Amino acid sequence: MSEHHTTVAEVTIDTRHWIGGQRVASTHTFTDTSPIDGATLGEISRGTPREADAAVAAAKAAFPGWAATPRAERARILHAIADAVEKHLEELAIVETMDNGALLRSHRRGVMPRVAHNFRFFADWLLTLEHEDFTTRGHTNHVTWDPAGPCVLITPWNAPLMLATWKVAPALAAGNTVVLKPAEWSPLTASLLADIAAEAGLPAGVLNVVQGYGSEIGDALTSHPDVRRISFTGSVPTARHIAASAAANLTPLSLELGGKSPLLVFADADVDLAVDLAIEQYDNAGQVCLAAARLLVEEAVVEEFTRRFVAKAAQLRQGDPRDEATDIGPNIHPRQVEKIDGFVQRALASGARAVIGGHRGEGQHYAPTLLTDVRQDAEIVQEEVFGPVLTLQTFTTDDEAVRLANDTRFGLAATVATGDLERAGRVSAQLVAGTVWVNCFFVRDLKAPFGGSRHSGVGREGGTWSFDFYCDLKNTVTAAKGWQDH
Ligand code: TXE
Repeated sequence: MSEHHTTVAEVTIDTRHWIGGQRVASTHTFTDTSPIDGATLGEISRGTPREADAAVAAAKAAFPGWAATPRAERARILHAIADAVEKHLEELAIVETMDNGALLRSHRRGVMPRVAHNFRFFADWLLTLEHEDFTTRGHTNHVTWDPAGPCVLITPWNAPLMLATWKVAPALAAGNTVVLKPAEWSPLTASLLADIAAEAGLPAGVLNVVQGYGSEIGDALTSHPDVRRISFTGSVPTARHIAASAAANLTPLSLELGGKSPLLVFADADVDLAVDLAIEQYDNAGQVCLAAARLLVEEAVVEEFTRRFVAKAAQLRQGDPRDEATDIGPNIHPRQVEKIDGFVQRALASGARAVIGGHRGEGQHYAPTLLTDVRQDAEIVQEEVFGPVLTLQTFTTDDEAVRLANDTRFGLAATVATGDLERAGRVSAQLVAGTVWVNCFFVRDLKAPFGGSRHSGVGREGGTWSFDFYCDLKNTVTAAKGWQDH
């Protein structure tokens, strides 16, 4: 570690902000630790409103040039960023694992290739956006997707580079400039992204990265009058705060928040598939916004489902996320483990029964947990735990399943396991959710709209919907001769 650099798994990382194509240090730093063993990974620049203002100013200064860059050239640079992500894939994968504790094998084979895909997808989609033209009583209407301006993108720690780039890529493709603020528990890959983008030829100031605590740097970004869009993924309380702060300038917001999604298992489902879908919810140690943390199982199959679920869960290996054989890594931070255990212990104290787990594991691990005998209005059923903790409830009719599924303040996703596709269609139509999966989970095409209803979010991103958000649509109407006659 030198004053402004750290080395993690042999990768040297600059720990300062990236503003206007320059590395900029703050006076103070914060310590970034690894969830694997609590070791210090680096001292990271701890941003203040001064650096937030400087980053927005840099984004504002770079905006006219980037907005005027022909689409084909913007797309070429985004593909070059994707190439550079692929070139540095191994470094990104290991640094992310060290920083947030998610499995190295997932980062290598799933997540980082998708990071590259985020850039490729939005580069290609940009080139398909049509400028619509039509005629009204002889006048031409010319509808264009104009870049909006500097965008502030605030991202969480559960999938740091993945979630950052599914905002950065469409924002840049649309011709906007960006200030990215990654989460303070996982700041490292955002810093690497700045280097990668520069290496790929992205002009200075088009992408800026500021580090620090949301409570210290957030308001300066979200209440800034020069910011034209804010996209945030994170918790509901922070979203409320950001919405209030953005209200000063009526800055448009996209909010992707948490969930308490259900998995509905009907008696006619393939039980092995249903069990696999349920076990999948422990992925990333349960720190997934889409996780179906509520298992709703039809009474007639609950015994068989539970037996097979317990057998399968017993095979899960908790351990070092760098190890290929590990299925569940540590949770992100001691405070998150504390929070998870608080939810579980309160549930147990109020009558829930742990079918499996119900306690901490070693270090920052939490034992995969399934709680039953829970009431629908219990905290453990209603609130997002963001850990490897599932609840099990039963139902006897389709109506009851739908009622339980919809009875939280969230509406991010839902999964339905059934052998009857007619039932799947009927039930899906009644579910309040941005995404419904039938006999599958986590399949996501970037073309599709993504987001949540109710407290799970505001707005949709993905495909055209991303450009709807990141662009100012403009209609230019050109008068025909003699327009007064019409
Ligand atoms: O989130 P925060 P936390 C849920 C999950 C988790 C809980 C708390 O239940 O247990 O939220 O996590 C930045 N202005 N999810 O406290 O605070 C912050 O720096 C501007 C669900 O880590 O929402 C970070 O970059 N920004 C979820 C980002 O917001 C502010 C993912 C997210 O942090 C800010 C994460 C402020 N005033 C947590 N305060 C999902 N939907 O996937 C904080 N931030």
